[in-house]
Amino acid sequence: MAELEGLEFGKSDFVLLDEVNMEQFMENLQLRFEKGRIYTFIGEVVVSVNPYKQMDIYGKVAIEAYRGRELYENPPHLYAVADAAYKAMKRRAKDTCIVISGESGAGKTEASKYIMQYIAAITNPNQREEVESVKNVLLKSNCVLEAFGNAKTNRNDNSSRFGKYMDINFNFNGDPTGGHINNYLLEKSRVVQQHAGERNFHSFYQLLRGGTDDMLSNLHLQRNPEAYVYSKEGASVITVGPFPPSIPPLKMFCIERTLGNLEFECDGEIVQLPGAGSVSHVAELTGTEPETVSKALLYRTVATGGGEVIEKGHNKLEACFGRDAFAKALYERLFAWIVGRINTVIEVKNYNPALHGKNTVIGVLDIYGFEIFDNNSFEQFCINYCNEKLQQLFIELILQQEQEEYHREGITWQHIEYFNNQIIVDLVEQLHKGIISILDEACLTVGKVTDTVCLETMNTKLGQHPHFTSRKHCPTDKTMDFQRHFRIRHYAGDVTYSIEGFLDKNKDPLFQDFKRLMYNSADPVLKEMWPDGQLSITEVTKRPLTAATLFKNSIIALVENLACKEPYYVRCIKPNDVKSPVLFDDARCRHQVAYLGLLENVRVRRAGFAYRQPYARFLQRYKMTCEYTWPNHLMDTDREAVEAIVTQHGFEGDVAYGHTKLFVRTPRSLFTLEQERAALIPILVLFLQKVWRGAL
Ligand code: AD9
Ligand code: MG
Repeated sequence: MAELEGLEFGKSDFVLLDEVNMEQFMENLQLRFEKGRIYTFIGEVVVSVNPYKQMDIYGKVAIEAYRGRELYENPPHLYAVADAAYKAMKRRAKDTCIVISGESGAGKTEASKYIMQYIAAITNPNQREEVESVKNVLLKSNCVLEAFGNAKTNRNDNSSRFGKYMDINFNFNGDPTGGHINNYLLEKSRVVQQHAGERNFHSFYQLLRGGTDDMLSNLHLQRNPEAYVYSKEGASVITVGPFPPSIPPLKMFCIERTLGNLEFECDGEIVQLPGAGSVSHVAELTGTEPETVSKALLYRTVATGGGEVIEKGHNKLEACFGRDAFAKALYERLFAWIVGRINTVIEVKNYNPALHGKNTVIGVLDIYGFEIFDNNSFEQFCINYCNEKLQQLFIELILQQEQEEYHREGITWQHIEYFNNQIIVDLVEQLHKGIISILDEACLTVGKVTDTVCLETMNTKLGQHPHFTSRKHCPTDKTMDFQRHFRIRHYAGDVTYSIEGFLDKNKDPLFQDFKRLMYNSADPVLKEMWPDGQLSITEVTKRPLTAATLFKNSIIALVENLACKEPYYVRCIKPNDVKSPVLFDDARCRHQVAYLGLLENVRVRRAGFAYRQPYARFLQRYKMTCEYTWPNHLMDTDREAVEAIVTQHGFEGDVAYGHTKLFVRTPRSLFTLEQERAALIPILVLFLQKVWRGAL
């Protein structure tokens, strides 16, 4: 437990509070924030409050102070957690992960960057070139991904609109040998539409502002973002950095800009494109012919029930829908392609486990935070579901498993109550009954099921659910229009979703004609992005997985992946809604502390034990520090031998003996043993060398 700072800065570990209650917790959190101490421990968990100003705590000196040290030797910091995850990975060959959570704007992305920088700074002391290049790509990829995947929202000027999980691979030396990035559901609807006060993805403004005149004219772009329907909103509200250099498929990314400005005209039922100019620009940029572009925009190929293939002209609404779907898909595939390219560069190459030992991994998760807007749609539904899943993982790993283990091991334990959000996770994802299943059913039903009809089904099927608000719960609630809204009581607050557009976004249809258009492009990179364009209309699957189901599957896989690693947590708190470095909004912070389960975390931690190890493993590691156990013990059981070590070092009061494991309350005891072991190793090595040489 960290006690290194003076008391004027408050308690640096919430475990040290005199009493664990909300008042004391908040008092300590606020005091620390006001004194510029933005990090506080709960055992190994770091609670971070967004300072909304540059802090002088991330430089070389700080890195050196945390490097290789134990958690409690320094004041709380992200670096302490990064180092703990790194040490566990290196010392015990454990795969670890750092999960950063908190609502939108709480500081997750910034935290993930500092963690990456720390890991990069402490590895590869010999400056080996191949390791340096991996580190370089890992660090620099951030800038590219943020350009294409972040945008200004009403919650955060640099909001992540995609989820990112990055694995860093290490060799036996503890140096990075490569990595892999998984991206989750990019909010592609932003490409064609933004809420008032929000913006399109940064990349577009960066290109328009930072591109040379020649570059822009080659791409048929104007410098003014307001010239584009897709990005009219608040273009100059925040300053943007330069466009990341050397992005080869600039062209592709410009296409959807041009597409956005394509207007359709109606002559009776027939839809036409008024000007040929934009179409020919799209054709030129995509390596296709203007006629085929026009055709894909105005017609679609359909297979009739009898197997006949016909062409059907769009009405204006369908044409606009098709155009927007095409623009969104272009951007989404470009983003996936960029991630794929980064992955190719950093994938682990020439790794031979026999030669190089076990390849271990540290995963860093930085995903979009919980969001509540005035108008919440399908995207917020997915983002908030994802946050429910991560909260569930936290509960399982930190609150539930911990308590279950004490029970299993026969350790005396007072059970601590906490809110388990599994019930909300089920509401969303349960097969046949959950919201995603209801949405999918509506999407797959032949004939026109409207958003409103789907909402009715939800109200009927979920009306009794305690976390789903329907007319039954609050018939007089004026804030809800039961024809258009549904509300979920999320762990982090109530969110009212507007059902409008849910089915289309879930179905996420893109006419095959566009895919074929791109597959037939003369540009090899574009062609590579659209392999599904080779299918003819009769071969296309009629029931593709929906967007929500694909997202659900990817998040379930992510959680499984995290669950098999040793987790480290950073819990981020947003101090206020106005991005102020001095305002600590007590009510907002209190709410976050409550829903993040931080008090429960302190209670479990305080009553619990920091470390535990099976007797045999403990013995193996520390037997050299005790005369009764070295080189082998003569006692009946390993447990008795462990007792001998514990007694010899005088920390009987700090441990409990479980059925199979030793539990140690404070890390300090283990630290003493570690130090003694480290001091003994050189002596032992010397001794063994003499034995081998026959000197003894
Ligand atoms: V979202 O869910 O992606 O919308 P994040 O990622 O939690 O959100 P982010 O890290 O982007 O939030 O932080 C928001 C802003 O707060 C940043 O752009 C910074 O201006 C500010 N911030 C956050 N953390 C720090 C910090 N450690 N030091 C200085 C910070 N400023
Ligand atoms: Mg972010």
